[in-house]
Amino acid sequence: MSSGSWAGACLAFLPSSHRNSRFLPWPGSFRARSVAPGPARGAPAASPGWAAQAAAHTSHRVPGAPSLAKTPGSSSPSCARAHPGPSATSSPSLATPGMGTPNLPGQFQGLSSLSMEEFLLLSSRCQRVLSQLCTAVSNLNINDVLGNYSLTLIDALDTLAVMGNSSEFQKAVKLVIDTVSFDKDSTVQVFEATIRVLGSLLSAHIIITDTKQPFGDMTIKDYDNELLHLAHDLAVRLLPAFENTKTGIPYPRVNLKKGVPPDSHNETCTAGAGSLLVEFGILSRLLGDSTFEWVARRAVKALWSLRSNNTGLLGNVVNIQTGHWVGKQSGLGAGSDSFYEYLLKSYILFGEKEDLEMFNAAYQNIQNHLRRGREACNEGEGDPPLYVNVNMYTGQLMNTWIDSLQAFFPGLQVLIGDVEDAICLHAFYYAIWKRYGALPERYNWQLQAPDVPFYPLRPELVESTYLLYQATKNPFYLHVGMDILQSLEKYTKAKCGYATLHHVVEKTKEDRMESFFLSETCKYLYLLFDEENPVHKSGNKFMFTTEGHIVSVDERFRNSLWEDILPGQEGSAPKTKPTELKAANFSSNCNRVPDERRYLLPLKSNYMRQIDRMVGLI
Ligand code: DMJ
Repeated sequence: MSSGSWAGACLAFLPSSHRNSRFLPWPGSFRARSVAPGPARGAPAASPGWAAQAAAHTSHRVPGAPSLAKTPGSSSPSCARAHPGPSATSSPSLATPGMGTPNLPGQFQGLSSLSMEEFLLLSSRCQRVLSQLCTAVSNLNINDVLGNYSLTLIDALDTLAVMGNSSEFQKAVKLVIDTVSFDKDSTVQVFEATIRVLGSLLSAHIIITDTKQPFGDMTIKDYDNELLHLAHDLAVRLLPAFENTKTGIPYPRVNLKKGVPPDSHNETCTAGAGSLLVEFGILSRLLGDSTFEWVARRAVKALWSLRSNNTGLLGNVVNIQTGHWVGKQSGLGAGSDSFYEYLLKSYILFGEKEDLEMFNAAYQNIQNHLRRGREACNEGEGDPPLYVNVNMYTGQLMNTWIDSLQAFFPGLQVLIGDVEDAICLHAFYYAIWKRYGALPERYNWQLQAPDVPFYPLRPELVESTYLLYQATKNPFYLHVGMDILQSLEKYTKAKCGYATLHHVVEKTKEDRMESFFLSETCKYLYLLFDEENPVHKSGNKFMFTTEGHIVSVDERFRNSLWEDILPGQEGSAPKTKPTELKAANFSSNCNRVPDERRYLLPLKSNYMRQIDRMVGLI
């Protein structure tokens, strides 16, 4: 997630001299004294900090916590994410001829010049091995993300555009048009198909039809809206998920040919069911057909209505027929993450004030119940701020792990201007990265060890790093990006691509490269170092979907061409124009990083050391 334009809005507060900083070397480790734990944010001074609470939370094997031994699925049962991309027959290259990237670190130039053929070959090999494994063992990493519809090729389209590689973008688009069909007896996850495939098709369509062509000539000769038609076809095939559900919350999976499988279970996760509005809304508004936005919005509102009366929090797994919470964990990671992200992003894109109202209330509830540690990131005493997993009804701690997906949250905080708090959470995740050269899927902050040790090349830390750099222009974040890049090169590079780390301590690899590596991880890394990219130019307003696909923020998505009323729209307030957009309560917070700290550590060194110590780095 992220937004060039909204990060850009923060950027507007910075003096221009601070917008041109280049990579600087950065000191590595520090030694320091210990800092005593302090009160939770907003809590009385006497209350123990989260580290102290951790000590009181004695069970190391908390209910629902995974075993350390094996690599389990990455999220709640209905929202397991996995898989490399599929095979394809073309050989587009990710190289960017003529892009002129003299300022990019050498390693990054290598990354951007990798051939897509290599990636796709690797994916093909992965598929064969995985399908053999699938029949032999029960491996939760093997699920239905792949779809057998050229996932990686589709998911990577706008990365080629962002890198300015028009010839390969055009080649890849034509390949998709000529070869991709969704008329398949293939069962897919509605969420993954939406964010990875539908979102990418829409993004590429928007890029192709953009009259300004900011990324160079990305037009396609004789283009007849084929990608929009493909997106429409896919979305129609996903619609059965929204039928025969008593709450309006969709089934997690559909078969592209036959609809909801007869043996479908009725449980889904909050993120999976409630993060469809951006893609479905764009499709509706491009087609002038409210159906898609209607079903997606109804799902969001149904989930929202099920929040706890006591805390205002949502759980992570819900029964779509009864509306009962099956998973009562409220957190910011797997099963929940993009639900919050899309409340804000839907508002940014469509200007519907109810989306902002839901987001603001959710953010406040998160602050009240999930956030532990000292009040201010860069002031006072106590544990560093951390967002923990709690029971949605009581706000009580449920376990002592955080997952790598939650590393997206600082980026969302940048988007609303809560930059100071973003700095602290990002610093915690970066410390974990420094320790392992990757982020374990789950890290247990009580044990100071991975609970789930694999790293499937996820983008979230890079994403937040990029957005924090856009907001602060502090070269520290270029240093973080370099560090991440070097670890990727050192530990994950494989013969024909980049491989999932099976175990972040042992550095063993899996034959698996997720499609989001190209759509997000590479894109955010590239953008971090490419200061002159069109995404960063004022006048080009882009928002990133949760899968990192760029969509333009413009008037056309604020105009609904239909007459019928969307759920909850009765008597709703007038829409906000893009130029009027402000994140309520946080409008001036971009200015909160004082000048004198922009070229120093974004977090005071004693707090940095405190975090390093808490993850066992020193
Ligand atoms: C991506 O598919 C999306 O960012 C999603 O919202 C959660 N994270 C994965 C990558 O880790």
